[in-house]
Amino acid sequence: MTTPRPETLAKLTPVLTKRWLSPDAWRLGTYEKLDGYAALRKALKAHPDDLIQLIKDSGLRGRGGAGFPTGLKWGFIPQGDGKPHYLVVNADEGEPGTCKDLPLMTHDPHSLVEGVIIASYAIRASRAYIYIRGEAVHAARRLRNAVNEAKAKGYLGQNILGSGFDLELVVHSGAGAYICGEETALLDSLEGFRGQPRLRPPFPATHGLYASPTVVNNVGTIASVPYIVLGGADWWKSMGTEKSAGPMIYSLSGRIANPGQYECGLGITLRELIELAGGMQPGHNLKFWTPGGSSTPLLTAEHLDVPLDFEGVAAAGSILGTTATQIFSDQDCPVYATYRWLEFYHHESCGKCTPCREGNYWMVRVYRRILAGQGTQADLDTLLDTCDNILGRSFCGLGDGATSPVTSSLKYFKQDYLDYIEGRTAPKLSEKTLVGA
Ligand code: L3W
Ligand code: SF4
Repeated sequence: MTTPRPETLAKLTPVLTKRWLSPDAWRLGTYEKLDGYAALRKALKAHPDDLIQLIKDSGLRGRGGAGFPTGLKWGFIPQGDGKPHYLVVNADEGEPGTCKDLPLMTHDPHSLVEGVIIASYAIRASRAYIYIRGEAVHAARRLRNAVNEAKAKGYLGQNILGSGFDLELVVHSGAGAYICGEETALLDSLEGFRGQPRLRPPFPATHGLYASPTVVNNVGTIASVPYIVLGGADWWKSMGTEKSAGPMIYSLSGRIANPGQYECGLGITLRELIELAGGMQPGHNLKFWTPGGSSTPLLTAEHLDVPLDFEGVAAAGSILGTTATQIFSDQDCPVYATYRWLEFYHHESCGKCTPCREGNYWMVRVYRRILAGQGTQADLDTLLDTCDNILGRSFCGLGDGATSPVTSSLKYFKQDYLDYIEGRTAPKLSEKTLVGA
């Protein structure tokens, strides 16, 4: 394990993660001692429109993968329309490799609760939901406890802190379907239907939960709000880059010495993140990695100095996504890794549209053939052709995302595929896998 240099260590900017290591950080008493609910007191004295303007000025962009400007989204909510407004927090973190929202909700649930109250006040919502992934039982317990503590202290419920603002907050556990992290499938699920994406437009901002104006934001987005209210837009913009402002929680996994969450200004590079994480595991050299989960095209050792912000990663031909950097070495096989991701997409495809439902099914069969030593060169064309028919033709982002590891691994590691096809690499799967595939 290597020790990071002081100049690299200085790139750590603990903002959302700053309380995580405090004893009992998840309890209200600890949270209050560490500035907790000070932002709420300040926000309730401001006009809701001024809060929306503050978030616009801060340049905060969605932390769930798309990077959509948060203040702009809040500003889409029609005012004076007589309809109820809703805030829904997307806590259905399920993108392979992504692990930033669950630790946040486990270690510091009140920061999310406080962000929900401030955001709801800004968009004039009197009911909010946190839709949390079903498997995250421990995080859901912590959140429910935080909601109860906040209610008992007058931060939630009727006439919050004497401001006249009312808010009810419900923590809703999903049933473990990846597709329910897609915002419209999430809303269907919350309404009690089977979670499948809806056609957009109309967007949730005008036709969301129960067909009413709804803001759907990621956990990290909403948990950022109290810090911006307290620190101001300029302070927030002093971290990150001009177009990708603020700190970001990068979750590092794979062949590195110290996997975990590292919060740094947007624009840090993978080279620096690996240094912060103590270097690669002994005997491993970087071969490929995902900048933001498996739905984002793979990058390679050539991309160690790409700035990990929305623009930098896009310029390198990938997507920043959820900043889940999964790190693979020369001892890992990109063909096998892609196959495992595809099995995931195949399993999680909701089946609503043909390109994704059928395309992923067929691609899994082709990968099994290749990995069982029975592939042909024509299979590689079949894979690319199938991706062509999924990308841009699927009903939601799951289909598009599934093509990312396929096309990028073929772009950078075609030789690894040919090594299976031409018999230089021993089969990884037995022929039995092909039966009924
Ligand atoms: C009103 C308009 N609202 C866009 C809103 C829209 C949404 C947000 C971003 O997918 C990506 C996906 C995954 N009027 C609007 C408007 N909006 N135009 O802005 O929309 P969009 O379509 O750009 O993205 P999305 O549907 O939010 C998110 C990628 O992130 N991803 C994430 C995977 C998984 C997780 C997880 O496990 N939690 O996030 C990884 O790369 O593939 O491309 O709110 O309504 N004119
Ligand atoms: Fe369902 Fe896949 Fe189509 Fe999305 S792309 S609607 S997950 S079948």
